[in-house]
Amino acid sequence: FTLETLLKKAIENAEFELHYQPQVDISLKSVIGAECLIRWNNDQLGWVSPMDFIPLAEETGLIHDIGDWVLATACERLRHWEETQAPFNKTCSYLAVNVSPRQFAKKDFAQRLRHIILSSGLQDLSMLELELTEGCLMHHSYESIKTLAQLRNIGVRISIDDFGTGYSNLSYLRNFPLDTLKVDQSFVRDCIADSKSRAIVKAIISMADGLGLSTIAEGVENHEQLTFLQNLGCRVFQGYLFSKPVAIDEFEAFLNESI
Ligand code: G
Ligand code: G
Ligand code: MN
Ligand code: NA
Repeated sequence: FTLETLLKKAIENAEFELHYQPQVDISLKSVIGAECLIRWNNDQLGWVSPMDFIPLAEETGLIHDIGDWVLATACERLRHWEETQAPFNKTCSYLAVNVSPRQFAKKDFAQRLRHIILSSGLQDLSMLELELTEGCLMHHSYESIKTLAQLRNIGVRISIDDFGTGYSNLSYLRNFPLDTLKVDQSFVRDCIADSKSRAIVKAIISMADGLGLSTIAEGVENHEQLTFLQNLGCRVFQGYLFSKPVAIDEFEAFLNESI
């Protein structure tokens, strides 16, 4: 079997799982949401990293079905929270899902999303956040502007993932309605040792502030980084310092612990 044949069967064989990485608001000392990250467990291959199969899924077009599965799974979980008044720490109010540029560029992306949300029964659509990359918004085409407007109409939140590492120019920040910039983890990793990374992080946070966008710092691994970023005005953090991505039970248990 090639990787592609195995990947094709992974959805019907229920081989995918979502893991959840908490996003922590440091002033509330509380988890306010989580990023969903896909995991693939195959009988023959064992655990396969998304770094190894997402690019293949993009090349082969399987990303559309896989992406729908991820969105549906996140919406079902949110609907469950809505129904049961969970999660139990009161501040946790959204899940963020990664959307690949191939998915975003498909003409019926917003339509598919609408359908998935309707099927899930989810009512409060601001509980769902889409993480787009700069690659999604690179071309400023009529189609991408239209898709973004449709997403806005649906009412989901939109963040830009890996901000500062893409190929786009910045003018989309003026034209597109967004909520959050996620400072790429490479800048966070180097912000203590490298003055240039420090300068970039400062610029991103101050620009987001001026644009009325919130920031999330990703890949925070130690208190030095946390303190530095906090002093720049960043409030929301994601990284191994708090938790790695974990299975749903572990995530919901984490919500009840204090930070
Ligand atoms: O957890 P990490 O190894 O989880 O993820 C590796 C890469 O795979 C990251 O760039 C991440 O954005 C990407 N990734 C993880 N889950 C998904 C997903 O559901 N969809 C897409 N398109 N990318 C994902
Ligand atoms: O591209 P994206 O930002 O979606 O990818 C998130 C990736 O970063 C996932 O692979 C996730 O497991 C990983 N990650 C999350 N927190 C940390 C961290 O603190 N340090 C490192 N090195 N990786 C992290
Ligand atoms: Mn992401
Ligand atoms: Na990122």
